[in-house]
Amino acid sequence: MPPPNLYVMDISYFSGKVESYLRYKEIPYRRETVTHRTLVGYVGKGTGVAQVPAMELDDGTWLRESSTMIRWLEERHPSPPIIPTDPAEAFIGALIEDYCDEWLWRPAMWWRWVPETTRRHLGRRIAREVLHDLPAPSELLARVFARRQHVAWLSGDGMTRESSRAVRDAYLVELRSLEQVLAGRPFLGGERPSIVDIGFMGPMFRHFACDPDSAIVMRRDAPRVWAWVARTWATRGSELAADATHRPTQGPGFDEILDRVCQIYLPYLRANALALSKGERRFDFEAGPFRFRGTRSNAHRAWCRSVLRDRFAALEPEYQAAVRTRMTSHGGLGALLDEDLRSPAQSPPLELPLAPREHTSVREVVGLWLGDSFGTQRG
Ligand SMILES: N[C@@H](CCC(=O)N[C@@H](CS)C(=O)NCC(=O)O)C(=O)O
Repeated sequence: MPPPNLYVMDISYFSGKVESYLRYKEIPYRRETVTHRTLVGYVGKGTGVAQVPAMELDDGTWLRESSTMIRWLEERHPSPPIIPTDPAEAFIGALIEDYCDEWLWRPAMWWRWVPETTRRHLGRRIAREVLHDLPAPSELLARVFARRQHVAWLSGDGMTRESSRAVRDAYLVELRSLEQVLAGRPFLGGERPSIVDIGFMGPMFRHFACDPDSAIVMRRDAPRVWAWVARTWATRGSELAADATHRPTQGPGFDEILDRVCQIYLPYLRANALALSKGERRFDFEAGPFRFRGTRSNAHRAWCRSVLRDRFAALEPEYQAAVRTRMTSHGGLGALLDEDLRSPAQSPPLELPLAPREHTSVREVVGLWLGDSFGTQRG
């Protein structure tokens, strides 16, 4: 059977995450880099969302959305597992993965689109690698794209002049925690990568380790993280000793990460779901050093909260109790578990694989792409 096609962009957060997973698992794939035309006209038509990564299977069905895609692949390629066998650890891993996907996205956007050297470099790369089939000069495309990202994911995601520093520093704080964890183990998951490594590869690989300004900081302040990014990218599951195990997400470094998950990220997810359920397009949010004004309510992130709630509900009572006990000293799971807040406005449930969408019109896909451009529809 021919390997599946994986549609990616070389500069993409979530493409780097899924590729790290596939390489470690030694799951063959054919790497297809998208241009604007294939993103909207082919991937968008196939999946209903103009986003990468997306995987086209040989029967014409599709996988999308990195977390859901990884769970689907993990069921079919269980060895070596990246999900810890202890159900409480598996839940905490999913929680950290979600934090990496949705919360660290903000500082990743800051470090890509605020410092001038990186902004110009990435704008040019995107114009050259992805947007070159649009009929406009590449310098203009680079500038327009940089502006679009700023409006969609920084100012549109609540960042003001006053809170810009806190968003910038979220990267530095994360590096300190990861340096601590990596002082005692080769992978964040222990002696072998877990879903926590794969989750952190999203922001850390194609953004922080590769974007010029953030890479300088990583090399200078967090050499263990720098080495871990390369190690995780290079390691194949079959190379590790059979007795290399996962270790709990506990101890210095993880304690601070879980504090941020419970005290900042979960309250943000709650505020977002609440705003969406009340039909509010924007909301204000404050936690820790962050003061966000006019944050756009985000349908995908409300869906993320529901997925986490469902995962928790699916745990046996003894593992629910174990997770609650572990999280108490970090601030607890109250913001996740207190109220359901599910609403018709959030992204709909996602069942993989997706049947080919022969009837998706290009017009519909362009609409989705425009929605994504303004930060409302990211799925
Ligand atoms: N939740 C999705 C997010 C995918 C996503 O946001 N992909 C970005 C690249 S990292 C994208 O395709 N953006 C399209 C665009 O900017 O037009 C996942 O986990 O796969």
